[in-house]
Amino acid sequence: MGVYNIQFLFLIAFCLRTVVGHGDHTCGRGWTVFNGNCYYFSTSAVPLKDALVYCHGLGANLLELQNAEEENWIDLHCRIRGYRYGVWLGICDHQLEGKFVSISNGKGISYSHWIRGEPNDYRSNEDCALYWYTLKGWNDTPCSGKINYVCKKAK
Ligand code: 2F8
Ligand code: CA
Repeated sequence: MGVYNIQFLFLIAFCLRTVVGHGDHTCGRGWTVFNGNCYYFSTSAVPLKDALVYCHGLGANLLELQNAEEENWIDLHCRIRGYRYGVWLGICDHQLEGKFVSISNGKGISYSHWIRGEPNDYRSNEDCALYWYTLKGWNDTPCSGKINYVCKKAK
């Protein structure tokens, strides 16, 4: 087989990989890599509990945003994927109203980006939180709402 044929085969393989979305070898099929972590983007909007169960089943946690860079990258994906509201955040204030902690480890959070006036526990029924795509920040919201989600695991 000539050198041009081999180059052509590599080109076809590369195109197929791009179109099919093979993902990163370390993370597995369907995952996207960013800054050393693996992200799985949902194709449906579900209540928080369902998102937690799904991510756990993948051996991952529900997204807990760590910094502005990660938040901006997630915002880009919300746009590309057409997420209506945004994505769930893996934090809640079930235990103490107004004190949001990580769902995965129960600890306080070191990064937050609440929209002005949030969290407000609107109608005393908002113990969960989402990254609100239209307002580009965080809002507390009822856990029963149907929101897209992102699972995250270390690479
Ligand atoms: O005005 C802020 C307020 O907007 C909505 O309530 C009217 C949000 N509701 C939901 O997300 C379901 C509140 O969380 C938000 O504080
Ligand atoms: Ca709110």
